[in-house]
Amino acid sequence: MTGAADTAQTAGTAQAAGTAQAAGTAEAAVTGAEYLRRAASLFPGGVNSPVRAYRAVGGDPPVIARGSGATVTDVDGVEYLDYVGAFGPLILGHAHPAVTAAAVAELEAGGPFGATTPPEVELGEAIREAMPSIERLRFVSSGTEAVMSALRVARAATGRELVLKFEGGYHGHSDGLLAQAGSGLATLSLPASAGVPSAIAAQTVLARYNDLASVEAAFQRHAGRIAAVIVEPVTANMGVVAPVPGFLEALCELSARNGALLVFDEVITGFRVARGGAQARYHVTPDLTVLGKIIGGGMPVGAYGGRADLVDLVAPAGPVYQAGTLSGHPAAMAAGAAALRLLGAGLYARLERLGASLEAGLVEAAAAAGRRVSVGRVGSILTLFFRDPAPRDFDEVREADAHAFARFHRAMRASGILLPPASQEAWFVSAAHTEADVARTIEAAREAFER
Ligand code: KE4
Repeated sequence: MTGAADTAQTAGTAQAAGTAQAAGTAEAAVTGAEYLRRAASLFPGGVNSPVRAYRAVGGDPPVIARGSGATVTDVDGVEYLDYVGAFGPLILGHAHPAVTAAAVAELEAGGPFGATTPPEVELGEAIREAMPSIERLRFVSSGTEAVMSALRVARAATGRELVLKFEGGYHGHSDGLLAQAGSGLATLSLPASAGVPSAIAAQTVLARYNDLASVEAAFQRHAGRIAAVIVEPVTANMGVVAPVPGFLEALCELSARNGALLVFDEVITGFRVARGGAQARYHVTPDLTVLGKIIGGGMPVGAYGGRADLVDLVAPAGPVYQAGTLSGHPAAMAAGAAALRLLGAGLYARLERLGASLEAGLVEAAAAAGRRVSVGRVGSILTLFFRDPAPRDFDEVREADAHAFARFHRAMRASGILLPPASQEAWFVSAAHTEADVARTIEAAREAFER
């Protein structure tokens, strides 16, 4: 079409749409049930990530249309106070104006370009300033991608093949990390997912979180073969379980003594449990760090980084290949940088206060109803366990009553409180949550415990 005809065509289309809108003949609103039916015909389990199917807690998952601050609203108009927070990225809450504006500006500027852009430099500098152990880093598009790349670097740097992880730790879905304990801990692992070759799973060794003896046993059994120890310094993917005092320091020393690199998977804890992440909160310096979630302000981002001599092994500086079409997407970089600019000491103090009052309120409400629960919490991430005392490792987490949590989840949802739909997930408190939100949550929990 020529310019003139093109313009007329566009104007005509817009005018027609306006007329339809004005005449109230817009398409009838699609219900959540209808979206779920259509999604079921498109995606495995009807979802694009398994936890969203609500299989652990029952009920039809909500189809979310919009969110603002601490609340989300589904397509049927039901509003929820949200503790899912997209599973961690939204420490500032939904649709923070500064984050949204930063992303939109980069889209309007025409990104992505497949080239270096100012936002990636700015975000990289902000991360290095907050986490000095990250002398160099590389942006990718997910936590999974960041973890698999960091482990490739560790294997190249050490010339070793085995990776040690902890039972209950989740580091994304790359083959080697979908592994479960073999004949016992410290042995070579077995696949924990269909489609993972046993040879790949056998390159992973499992130990028990908070149990140094299990780590020592693994190093003795596989002397000279372990390239890296990867740990969620605060484990959040079996529910929130904090490191027992001295565990991380000893893990650091043990890894170094055995020639293995220490990799902190701070995809959740980075910029969450402190501006400098768990490595700042616990004063333990890893060789490599993996980040995600918060650093993208809600946009798809992952990152891995650490000692310059290690990261400079990555192409094109070194022999470790890793690449990505949308790595460093300017809208994601700018959204992340905008978010990090707002993460000051006052915000973490406020998140600590909100987290502490939510924890205390839940424990008190459960006690009043005679329920045996405990809460694992670090800062603004917490998990309610239907067991007491709080678990210290995955074996103890598995003793918690997941069915009781499912009933609790449904009762809270009926009260307009949306919790992560699985007992072994973290609840996320954001800076958009208020003391009144916490009080409302505790009141809903009191009723749920009574039921
Ligand atoms: P992604 O590939 O999902 O961006 O990141 C993987 C990952 C890596 N490391 C840690 C510590 C993580 O928590 C995650 C992802 N976390 C889950 C929440 N349990 C994402 C939610 C989901 O799988 O839908």
